[in-house]
This record gives sequence, structure tokens and C-alpha cells, in this order.
Amino acid sequence: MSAVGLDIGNENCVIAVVKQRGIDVLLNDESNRETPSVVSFGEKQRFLGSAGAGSATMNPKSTISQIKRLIGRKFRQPDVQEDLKLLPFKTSKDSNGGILVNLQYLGQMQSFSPVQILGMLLGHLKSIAEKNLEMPISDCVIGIPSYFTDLQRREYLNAASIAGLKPLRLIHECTATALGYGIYKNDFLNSGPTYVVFVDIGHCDTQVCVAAFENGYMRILSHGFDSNLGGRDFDEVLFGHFAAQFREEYKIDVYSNVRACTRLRAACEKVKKILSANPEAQLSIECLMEERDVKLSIKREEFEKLSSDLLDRVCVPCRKAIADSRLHVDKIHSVELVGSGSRIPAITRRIASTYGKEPRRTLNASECVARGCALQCAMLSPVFRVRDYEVQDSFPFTIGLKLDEGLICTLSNGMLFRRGQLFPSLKVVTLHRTSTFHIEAFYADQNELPPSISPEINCFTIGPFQVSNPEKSKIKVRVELNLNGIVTIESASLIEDQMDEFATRGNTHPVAEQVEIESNQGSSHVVNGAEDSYPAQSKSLHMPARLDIHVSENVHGGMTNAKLLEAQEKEIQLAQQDINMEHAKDKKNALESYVYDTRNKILSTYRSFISEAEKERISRTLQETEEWLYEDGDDESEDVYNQKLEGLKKLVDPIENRYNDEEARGQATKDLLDC
Ligand code: ATP
Ligand code: K
Ligand code: MG
Repeated sequence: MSAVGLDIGNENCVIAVVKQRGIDVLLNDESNRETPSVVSFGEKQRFLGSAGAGSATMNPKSTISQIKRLIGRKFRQPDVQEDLKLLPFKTSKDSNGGILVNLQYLGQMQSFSPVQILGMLLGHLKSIAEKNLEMPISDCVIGIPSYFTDLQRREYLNAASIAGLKPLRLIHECTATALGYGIYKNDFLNSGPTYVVFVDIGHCDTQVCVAAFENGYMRILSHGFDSNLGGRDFDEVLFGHFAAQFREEYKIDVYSNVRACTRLRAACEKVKKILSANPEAQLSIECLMEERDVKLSIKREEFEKLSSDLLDRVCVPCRKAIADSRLHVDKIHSVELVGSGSRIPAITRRIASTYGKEPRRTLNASECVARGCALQCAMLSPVFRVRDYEVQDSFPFTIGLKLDEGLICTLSNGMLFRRGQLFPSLKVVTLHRTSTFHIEAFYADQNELPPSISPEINCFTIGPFQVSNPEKSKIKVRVELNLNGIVTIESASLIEDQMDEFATRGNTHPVAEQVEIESNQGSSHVVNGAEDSYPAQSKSLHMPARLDIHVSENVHGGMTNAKLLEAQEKEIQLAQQDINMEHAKDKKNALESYVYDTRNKILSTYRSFISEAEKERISRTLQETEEWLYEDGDDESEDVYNQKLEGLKKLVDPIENRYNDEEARGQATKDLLDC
């Protein structure tokens, strides 16, 4: 057994596993610790991860990247449209308003949902892990941004199931980082918690969290984020700058050419990286378009001036996280900077001035998320023994419930789950209902959500059920914000009290629409607020009858079970096609080397065992096979190569046998003489 952690980035993925003696980051087929988040469709097979990354400039329309951004999003949302403008592949709107990726594959136009593409990427990471560990895996923990909505979380689970993975949980990326930081330290002060801020700047987003550490325990106090601010935006600043200069100096418009855009974007990313370590960088691209070579340079100062708006924006989630944690900045023990996007020196300076403290880089900036995920997987897996350590995450959005009459279900001072709620968390809502009803969960504060995200979560139908005495019965609905940050109804039950005189008097109100909530925090460490004041039932001297009621859910825009099954089957077909192509390639190679080997052998080892006629015939066949391999036989199935090989062997085997017999005789004679 092994505990696997997966960090799926917009640009790079990292796989970590917990082994007996610590955590390892696994190497991919190219011996790299980071695997590009790329799925490329060749003519007849897919190229995943590193194998696909090279195709981005050759084959931009069939090379899918940045898929994490598109999960659970709607095609028409303005920021999605902005993202799609930067991506060279074709997309369209599906029948639910979601996104479809359209590309040419196996000779026809095919469409895939972002969830399917993510499933392919996860499947690839799974196979890297299986190759390394030499065993099948399915248990894992996957990192997600803290700002992901219910739908995005559900879609991640769907993608995992397409890949044959079973996430023990989804974990906020910053929380995973904090876990990897805290679990190794057991020298926290006893006088109170140590507060650490984690800032993760990735390719497309910035995430911040404030964590409180004590020995054996960590709690996330708050999250901050900008879902549209990462290394990519700094690339775009350079892109805009150089595109404008090209227009002026070379009179070319890169925007009109997809391939030129892709190449310039990649070159800008390189320039940005060079500027992290050098005061000046050269941008030079041969034959960018219209047969023009381009060559320009830029100073770090100029880059910083161009990106000053972006640099200002980095501070916003940093301040927000502190404000939500209700800590004074002086209380912060340290600031840890992670994510490769944070390597821009000006970012470090801004963060230092925001917190009045030089940020530190004690964690591995590109691997800490995956490592934390692997640790969490080991902690959740029954087969691992990990030091007792408690992790409490908090949820960044307020969640409300709407009942079918439009009544909004609130606590005395807020919503069902307030922003900052520790989770998993369970709340029991008590209602008086006599027939099927609906509960709708929604994000109650649009301002907390990333731009253009819909506040809808899920609509639950509770029923049907029958009530014999409406006066004396109530419905208890257990609403959970689960370990994945997904809202579910754990159960709904009808409680009918036969002994009316003594039952629940003073507890329930005869008003039909009364809603009461009791809370069940689930954590031993922290009791959150005084909202759990529903009086216990135990005053009555009997057990009321309790009947489970069916709950069905209608996820807004999510994948139906039928669609998921269909996607799983499709993935099996696609994977089989890849395997077939790989096998065919292997067989082709085998045939090729047989041709070369045999050609050498008839001139050397077989020389005295072959007649002129045989030699003539075999040489001719070898020549024909070789020519066929470069022409008609360039791209054939495994079977065809096998047949060719068998045909050749039939010709060569008699000679091979003669040679082997002679060898054996020689050896026997030698043995005799030795005696
Ligand atoms: P996300 O977290 O947004 O999903 P990710 O995890 O793939 O994406 P990272 O791998 O943490 O992102 O960071 C990738 C970003 O870091 C890219 O924009 C890349 O250009 C940038 N980057 C990498 N090295 C450097 C460097 N030396 N200087 C500046 N930026 C860098
Ligand atoms: K990453
Ligand atoms: Mg990341």
C-alpha cells in the first residue's frame, strides 16, 4: 500500500508518495519531478504530460493545457471567455452551458469536456505512480484551490473516477502546504498557537492562508485568494509589451497568427524567468512569422514597471486573509512563500511590505502541495500509522439554505455555515412539513466568490413521506459540509411522537414554518460558537418513531451518472487505442532491428551456413521489408508487423538452426577434449 498525493497545477503536476522512511516525489518518464499539465492528441494516439508538452507549438489546436481553470465553469462566463482567448484550441458551449473542447482526432472532429481531459491527465499521473511503485493504486488525496465551488469539487471527483482513482479527500492546496510544514515541527511554544501565513503563487492563481499551529494540531484560520492572478499574468504583460514593439519595429501583428502567439507566449515565460535572476533579458525568436526573426531586450526595472498593477493585486488576498483571521499582523510568526510564480523578486518585496516581515522559503516551492497531499492520504488511510496530528480546515464561503417557500434558513447571527466555518461540519435542521419539499443550498455572499461564479450549489428534494399527525411530527434534516467541502444531506428523517401529551412540549413550536438548527462541529478541539442550543429530546420518557426519508439531489450543471459512465467507457477506449499504438510501435521497432541484425549476421556469423541462393533471397526480402517500413508500412497495426516478422523468420530460421547445431557440436567436442 502507498499513500499518494497529487498536486494538479495549471502548468505542472507533482506526485508525492509516503514511504516507510519519508515522502518521495516520483519521477516521470523523462525523469522529471514536475509533469506538464498537458494532454495532446496526435493523429492516432494521445500524448500525455511530458510527451505532449513538446506538441504545444507544433500542434497547438490539439494540445490541451490549463484544463484546471475550465473545470465546472460555464462557457459564457466573462472570465472564462478571457481565458479561452489565450488558449489555442477550439471550444464551444455544451447543452448545459458548460464548455466543450473540440479537436481533430482519429480522422474526425471529437468533443471532450474539461472533466474528461482532467480525467486523462489524472490517469497519466496514476500510471506514472503505478510504474514507480510497481503496483496498482487508487487511493489518493488531490489538492484543489480553496476558492473552488461545490460544482468544481464534484467535477474533480468525477474526473478522478474517470481515471480510476479514489480520492480519500480533496484538500485545499494551502492547507496541504501548511500540513507539510506543521507535522514535522514539534517545538511549537506551549504558551499558545504559532501563527504562520502561507502564500502560494502559481501559474494562474494566488492563494493565501493563515494557520495556527500547536503541537499535534493545526487549524486554518482563514483563506484569501485571487483566482485570476498568477505567473501567467506576468507573461501576458510581457506578451502585450513585445507584441506592441513588433508592430512598431517589424510591422507584424502576432495576434493574427495562432502559432506565433503560442511561440511568443512561451518565449515571454522564459524572459520572465531570466529576469528573476538577471537585471536584463533577451527575447529572440527565429522566423516568428512572415519569415521575420525578432530580437528585443528588456530590463528588470521596465518589467516591474509594466507589472506594477499586478504587483499591487498580490497584496489584496494577503491583507484579506489577515483581516479574516482577526489577528494583528504583529502576531504573525512567519510568512512562507511557495509556488513557482512567486520567484519574481518584486513579488517578494511586496509581500514583505504587506506583512512587515521578510517572507521565508523553507518549503520546497514546487513540491510542498503534493507532499502535504501525500501526508494527508497516509493519515486518512487505515494501513498507515502516522503521528497523531489533527488538521482542521476552514471554509472560505458562507452557505445558506432556502426552503421552497423562499424562506431563508439562518442562524441567529448568520447563515447555515458562515465563512471561516471549520469543516467537516454537520448541522441538523428541524422543520415541520407534511409532504415532499425542497431545500436549496447556495453561497450566500456573492462578494466572497471569485468573479462571475454562480452562487447556486445544489437542490435537494426530500420525500415523499406521509405524516399521520401533523401537529406532533417533525422532519430532521442533517446537512453536512463534508471533508471535500461539498454540501450534502446526510439523511432526512421523520420523527413522529405518539405520546403527544408529554412529548417535546416547550421544545417545538406549533408554527408550521419554524426552522431550528443544531450544530455538530465534529472537532474535539474547538467548539464553534453557541448556535448549537437545541434542547435535547431526552426529556420525554419514550423513544419517538424515526423514519428515514428519501433525499434526491439535483446538482446545478454537474455530470449525470449516465454521462459519467459514458465518459468512463470512452476513456477505456481511448486508453486502449494508446496501448495499441504503443504495442504497434514496439513491434515495428522489433521488425526494424530484426532486419538490421539479420543483414549483419548473413555477412558474419551465418556466412558459412548459407547458400548463395538463400543469401540472395533473404537479402532481397530484407531490402523489401526495409523499404516497406519507410513507406506503406510506416504506420500499421501490431498484427501486420508481427506477420512480416514471422514471414522473415521462416526464411532465416533454417540457417539459424544450422548455425546453432554447429555451435552445439563444437561445444560438445570442446567439452570432450577438456575431460
Ligand atoms: P496553479 O497553482 O496556478 O494551478 P501551478 O501549480 O502549475 O499552477 P507553479 O508550478 O507553482 O504553478 O508555478 C508556475 C508558474 O511559475 C509559471 O507561471 C512559471 O512561469 C512561473 N515560474 C517558474 N519559475 C519561475 C522563475 N524562476 N521566475 C518567475 N516565474 C517562474
Ligand atoms: K504545481
Ligand atoms: Mg500550484
